[in-house]
This record gives sequence, structure tokens and C-alpha cells, in this order.
Amino acid sequence: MTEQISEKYYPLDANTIIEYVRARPELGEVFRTGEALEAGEVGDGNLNLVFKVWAQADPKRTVVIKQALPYLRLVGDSWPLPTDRARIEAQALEIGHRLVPQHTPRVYFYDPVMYLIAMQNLDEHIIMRHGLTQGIKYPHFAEHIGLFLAKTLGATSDLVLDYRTKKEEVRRFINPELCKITEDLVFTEPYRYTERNPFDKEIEPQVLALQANDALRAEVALMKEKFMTQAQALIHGDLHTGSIMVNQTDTYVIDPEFAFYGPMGFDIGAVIGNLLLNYAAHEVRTPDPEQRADFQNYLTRTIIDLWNVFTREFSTHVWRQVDPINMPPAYQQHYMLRLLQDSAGLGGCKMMRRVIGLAGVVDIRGIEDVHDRAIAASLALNIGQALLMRRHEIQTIEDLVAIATACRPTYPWTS
Ligand code: SR1
Ligand code: MG
Repeated sequence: MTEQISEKYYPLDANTIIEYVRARPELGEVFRTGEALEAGEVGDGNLNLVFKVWAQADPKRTVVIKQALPYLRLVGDSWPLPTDRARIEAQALEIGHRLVPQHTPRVYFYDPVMYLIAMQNLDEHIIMRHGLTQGIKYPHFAEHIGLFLAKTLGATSDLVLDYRTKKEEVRRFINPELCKITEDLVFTEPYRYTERNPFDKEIEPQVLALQANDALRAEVALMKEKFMTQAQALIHGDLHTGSIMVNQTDTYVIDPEFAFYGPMGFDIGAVIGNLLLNYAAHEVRTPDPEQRADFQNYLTRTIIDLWNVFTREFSTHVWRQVDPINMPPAYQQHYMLRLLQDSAGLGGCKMMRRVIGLAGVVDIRGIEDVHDRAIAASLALNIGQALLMRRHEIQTIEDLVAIATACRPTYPWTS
């Protein structure tokens, strides 16, 4: 990868960002000329610097500044990363904001020299993964994310865009290096020995069995091929519950820096797979059986509801608009069934990578007791594996949920 970085680029810090912000006329609607500003670095992700800058006199007036580093923050400068991902993220956010403004933060501006995005602060929301891990339910999430998925995926696909715009959009969102991260971390490394797989020793027998399973690796290879070759729609590309901010009334999707033209099932499967990772975590995080069943039912109900909302909204915003001669009902049904099965397979892969590979999820890796952690990890692996291997059996979203809920942890080993 060779990327020419702008000569004027420098990584900001909590001091320099204040000068930077003062000089940006686009923030005139938020900050008054010369008023005292404060800032802090709040990024806890794997890739970027994220700052909040606020008016000292009124912290409600806060702006988020996300700046791309030319390397992976999680690992350091031994892993270079293109700063162009900030442009991709800004442009994907703009599309999201046009299609679903109620679920996409507003971008104030994108700076192509500093590779940064200034955007709306979401201070009344939390990262969904953290809320779910604490056992908080979000009653409107299924409705919101189902609509978000239907509108963003439908409106950027060949089903809606004209032939030329679609190809131009594919070109605009070419994102090879971030796709390569996914190709490696989701579809390759979990299935071979590498020191970058930091799974616990306790689940090693299950991981080794999975890695030795030729049939499973063949299905993973098919999913990888789909990810690499099916330019179906502009996908978020990393739509896990850490990329979603929620409260009891709202849902916002953030962080589309992995966006590119890929298979819709990668986004839908990411949401479903991450809800099921949380389901597996509550196997041990919620010891009371009634409370556990209640929360796990909430999670599976959410999966069913979000799919039903997705299909309803896809009918309204896509199928009702298409030419029924070219795309008759049988084709439409086949398309939706393929999406459901893709979501199961791709979501299953995303579950397994979060257990075995680099960049785990706090739902599971944050469980303190090593045996409890192994139970949750083992269950997540079994669900991921079953969704991938049995996806062709799935005809309805209830079938998908039934496959997941039939799984049990293999750990502790009985023989
Ligand atoms: C090396 S970056 C690790 C992961 O963080 C992002 O959220 C993506 O999921 C990526 O795979
Ligand atoms: Mg991210």
C-alpha cells in the first residue's frame, strides 16, 4: 500500500485541536468567535483519534472530531492504513444522512488535508454493545435498524440506482485496504494458526477442531468470495453493536469507514451476529435463569423484528418501485431468501472471528472469570458455526433463530 499523505497533515492532540476548531468557519453555528473551548480525546476504537470539543460556558455545544491516523491505532505504525478511509466515512455518512437522517449523525465538514470529519455529538446516547452487556433493552432498536438497513442498502443497489450511477458509486467507494483487514481478520486468520489470534487456552480444543474442519473452511471460503466479489450495495462494512449508538428513543449508526460496495448480508449479518454474541455472553453474565431467559428472548425477538421491519421497508422503498416485468415476484422472493441465508452465513463468520481472532468484543472478552468466559465463547462459536453450516436450511427468520437457540456451549469438556 502506498499513499501520499498531505504535507500539511499532522495528528491533532487535545491542545492543538482547539486552535484547529477555532479556525473552521463551518463550526460558526456551534461556537462563538473567541469563546473558551475545551477538548478531550475520547477514542476507544481500533483505528482513529476521536476528540470532543465543547464550549466551556455550555458543554451542550459539543462537536466530535474524528481524525484518521496513517496507521492502525490498535497496533501502531507497524500497520500502515490509508487516511482515505476518512473521506469514505464522510461520504458514506452523507449518504446515510440523506436517506435516514434520524439514524445518521450530521457531518459539519470533511477536511481532506487533515483527514478528519467534524460531526454531530451524540451525548445522550451510549454504544449499544455496552448497554446490551449491562442488560439494557432498547425497545425501538429493531424498528430503527430495520429501516436503516432497508433504506441504505436498497437505495444504493442496482435495484434502485441507474446503471451508470451505480458503477460510479462503486468506484467512489473502492476501499481496498480496509476490505483487506476484513478479508484477513474475518475470513482468513481465525481458521489458521497465527499469533494474532488471542483466544483463551480454555477453548483451544474447540478452535483447533474448527480450524481442522475442511467442510467449514470451504463454507468460510464461499463467504469470503461473496464479500470480495458481490458489489450488491453500499454497505457499512463494520456494522457491529460498537458502531451503533442508542438510548431508549433513538438509534444512530456511526463509523462507516469500512464502507464499500459489498453484499448486503454482511451488514444485516453483522447486526444479527453481534446480538447473538451478546446472547452468548448473557449465558454467564446473567446467572439468574429467569432474567437470563428474559434478556436472551429480548435479543432473539429483536432479531426477528428487525428482519421483519427490514423486509417490510424493503418492499416499500425498493420492490414497489421496480419494474415487475424485469423483477417479478418470484425473483423478489428469491432475492430476500438469499439475503436471509447470506446474513446467516456472513453473520456466523463475524461471530467466530470475534471469539478467535484479533479485535474481540467486550461482551465476551470482558467476562472476568476465565471459565465463564470460555462458556460464553464456546456458545458463540457453536452458534456462529451452525449459522454458517446450516444457512441453506433457513427459509424464515424464525428458522435462523431456532438454529441459534438450539446451540449449547461445548465447554466445559465432558470427555
Ligand atoms: C485491526 S482493526 C480490527 C477491527 O476493528 C474494526 O472495528 C473492524 O471490525 C476490524 O476488523
Ligand atoms: Mg469502527
